[in-house]
Amino acid sequence: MKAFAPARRSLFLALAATPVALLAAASLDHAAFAASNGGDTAIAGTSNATYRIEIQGFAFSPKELTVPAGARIVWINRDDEPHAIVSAAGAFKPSQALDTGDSFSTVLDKPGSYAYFCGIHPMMVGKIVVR
Ligand SMILES: [Cu+2]
Repeated sequence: MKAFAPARRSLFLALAATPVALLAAASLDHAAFAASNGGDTAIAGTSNATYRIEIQGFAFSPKELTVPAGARIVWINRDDEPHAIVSAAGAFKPSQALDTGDSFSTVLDKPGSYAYFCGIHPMMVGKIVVR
């Protein structure tokens, strides 16, 4: 991108930004839909499903999530602030601080209730129920 003169680069970005942003949003929606359904090949109740939790506006979404045993949970930070995932009971290893766009995942094999919070902003809490 350094090859562009400033004025030309601005024009390029202005022309490119809108369709790229729309395309990215559409792809994200599809990915979130596929993840929430365990992907194309996974069947609900099997152990290989992946579930996504978005971190946005200093909150986990969904705040509470029920998954089958063996599910992979993926947190993705959509905020400009860093966040970290910490199990309240130490059920899984805490994440590093997640920058914007970073993700962290863990697999929960045993049925139970898993409370977690943000290690940087402890008032941010969430819960995963494994059945
Ligand atoms: Cu946080």
